[in-house]
Amino acid sequence: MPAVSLALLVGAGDVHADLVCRSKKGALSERTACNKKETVLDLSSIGLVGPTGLTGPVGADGAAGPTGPQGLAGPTGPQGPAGADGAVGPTGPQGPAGPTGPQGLAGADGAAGPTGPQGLAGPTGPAGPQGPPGVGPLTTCPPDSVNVGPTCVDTYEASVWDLHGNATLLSQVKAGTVTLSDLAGGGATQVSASSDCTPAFPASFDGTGNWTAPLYAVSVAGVDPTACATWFQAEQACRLSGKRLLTNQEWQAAAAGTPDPGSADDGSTTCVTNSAGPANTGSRSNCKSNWGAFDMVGNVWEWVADWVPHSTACASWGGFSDDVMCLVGADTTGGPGALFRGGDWSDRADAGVFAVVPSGSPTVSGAIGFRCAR
Ligand SMILES: [Ca+2]
Ligand SMILES: [Ca+2]
Repeated sequence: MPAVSLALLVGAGDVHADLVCRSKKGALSERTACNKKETVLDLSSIGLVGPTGLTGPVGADGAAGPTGPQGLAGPTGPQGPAGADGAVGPTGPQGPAGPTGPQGLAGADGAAGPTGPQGLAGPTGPAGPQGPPGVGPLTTCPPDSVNVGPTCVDTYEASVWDLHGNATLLSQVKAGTVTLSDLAGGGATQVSASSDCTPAFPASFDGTGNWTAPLYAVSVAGVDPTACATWFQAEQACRLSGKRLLTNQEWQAAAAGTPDPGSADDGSTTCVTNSAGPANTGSRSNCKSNWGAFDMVGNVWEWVADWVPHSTACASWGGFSDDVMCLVGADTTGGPGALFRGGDWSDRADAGVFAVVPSGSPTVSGAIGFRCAR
C-alpha cells in the first residue's frame, strides 16, 4: 500500500469514516459505506489503525422526511349567514278526514205509506156502569121493590115523607133500603096519610107539583099509605126519591095474579076492598101479585103515568071482569084525565086488577095514592 494514501487515510483523523473502500484499480476512499464495485479494506489486516481524526465539516442537509400523520380536527367555526329562500316545494300528501259534522235539519214529511194490516183485537175492557132503571133487564132490584120484567116496581103503596134535611135518610130512601124504624128514628114525618089525609100537603108542596121544599115517596110496609095526592104531587115525590110513576102498562103487568075479593074482604088477609077505611100497606098477606107487589087491588087507588082525554062515563068490562072501567066518552071542556088503578078500600067488586078510571083530573086527590118504580 502506498504510504501517502495510507497517511492520508489514517492521519487526517477523520472520525466520521467507518470504512475504507478500495476500487478495482486500487484507489482507497473512506466512506461510511462502500459501493458495489469496491471492497471494504480490513484495516486490521494491515495492522494499522490511526487516531481519531478531526471533526469533519458539516454535512449537507438531509433529504426531506416523509409526510407526518394528519393533525387533529380544529374547533367548529361560527354559523354562516342565512341562505336565500328555497324554491316552493311539491304539494304534500292529502291530510286525514275531519270529524263528523252535526246532524242536518229534518226533511219534509214524505208521502203517506200504504195502509197496514189490521192489528190484533185489544183486551176486553172493564165492565160498564149499570144502566138507568127500567132500561135494561135488571135481575136484582133494591130491597124496596120487586122485579117485574125489566122494571123494579115498589113492593108497597107509597107513603110521602118530610125528611127535614136528614141526608142519611135521603141516601137510604134513594137506595131503597130505608125502614120505618129509620124514618122514625131520623126525625122524618109522614104527610097526608090516607086514613084522614092529615097532615095535609104543605104549601111548599102543593097540588101543582111546583114544590119549594122537597118531600119523598117511600116504599115501606106497616104504614098508612099517603092519599089525597094530585098526580103532580105523586110524580114529583117519586122523582125526588130517584124513581118515577109506573106506566099504565107497567102497573097492569105488576098487578097480575093479585086475588080480587070484591065484597069478600075478610078484614085480615085479603085485599082491602070492603073495609071501613084503608089498612097499613103490606098488612094483608094474601093481597100480593104474582111478582110480589102488595095492595095493587084496593086499599088506595094508584096514579099511573098516562093521561087520556077526560072520560064522561063509566061502563064495564062486560063478562071479562067485574072491575070498574071508565074509559067512555071524552070531555071536550074539562081538561085531561090521568089514569088511576086498582080501586080503594070501599069499592068492593069495582076494585080489581082491571079497575081503571080516567075521569079524575090530575089535580084531584081524594082516595088516590100511588106507587113508584125504577
Ligand atoms: Ca092500591
Ligand atoms: Ca073486582
